[in-house]
Amino acid sequence: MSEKKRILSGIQPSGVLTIGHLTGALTNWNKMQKEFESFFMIADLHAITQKQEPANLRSWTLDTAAMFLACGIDPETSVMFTQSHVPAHAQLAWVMSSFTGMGEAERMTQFKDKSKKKPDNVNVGLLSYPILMACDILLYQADAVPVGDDQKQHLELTRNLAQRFNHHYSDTFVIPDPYIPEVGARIMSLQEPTAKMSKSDPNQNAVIFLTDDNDTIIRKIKRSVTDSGSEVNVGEGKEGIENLITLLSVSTGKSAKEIIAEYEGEGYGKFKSDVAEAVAAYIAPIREEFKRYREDKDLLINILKKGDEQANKVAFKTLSKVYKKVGFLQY
Ligand code: AQP
Repeated sequence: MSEKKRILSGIQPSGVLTIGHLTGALTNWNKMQKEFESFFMIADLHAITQKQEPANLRSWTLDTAAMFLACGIDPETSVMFTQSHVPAHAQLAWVMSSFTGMGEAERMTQFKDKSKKKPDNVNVGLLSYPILMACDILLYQADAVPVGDDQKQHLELTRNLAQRFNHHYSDTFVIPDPYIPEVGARIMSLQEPTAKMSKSDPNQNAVIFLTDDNDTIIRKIKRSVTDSGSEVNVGEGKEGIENLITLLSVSTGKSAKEIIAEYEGEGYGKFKSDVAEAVAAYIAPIREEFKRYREDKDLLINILKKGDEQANKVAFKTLSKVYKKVGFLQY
């Protein structure tokens, strides 16, 4: 057994991945896989809590796999798998939903936000999403989970459920700790800079997809919403400029402080042009790698099959323990 601590993280194939996924997840995964025994999941079960066209979902699943590889995930070092190919996720979720209070599930901020955002599709899956997420983590006995701010409450639920189960029966699950990566820039919408950049945003101009060509990236950034001022700085009402500073920082490695000093007295025109060029140059090699992997469907399927198999082994072991403890007849 590996001496390394284990982590699990995932991304939903609910669209083409954005520069936010690169800065907020994939860049960190790439670093973490050297230090941790890593499980990286394409979370297709989670993705169907929003309505999905089947053909899109299939295609985005392969896109996500290709993007993991293009961003440096090494399938020889890490386990890269598709959630729906590991039945234990849904099976454990059923068991753990019987250990979750209704109020506990309804309290989740993301459930409340998503219900408000899409009132015509408040499905039970949306409510039980955090329970499934808890099971994703617990099945692999993960020691740590890289989480952004918006997922902290879900990790707390995961810990509570694991402790409750362990206490009721006997030690079964590792209690996972949050892992806050050193850097993990949160990228905001280019059109509504107080909201997170999201792959399923209907306004394509708000999002930099990792598949966008250079001209598209440059156009989107030049047209991004800023403010009526002229100072390249952060502060109230300057969320658009702050987002562009973040984008320039992640693309060049310069700190926000350096950028603010560099653009003192410059105005927005040159600043936006420089951000646009820098982001285009940053994304270009990833896009090219993505294309190369995406054209080779057999390679992608083989990598996923191998990952599914490795994930199934670990997940089934945990599920079997759980089934035994709850009293399902063993034969
Ligand atoms: N804009 C972002 N900035 C920084 N990190 C981000 N992540 C996503 N968007 C940004 C990080 O990606 C991981 C999860 O991605 P996901 O696709 O499974 O879920 P999500 O956060 O709901 O992403 P989207 O794009 O907003 O999906 P849709 O539109 O389908 O709801 C997490 O590590 C997250 O921090």
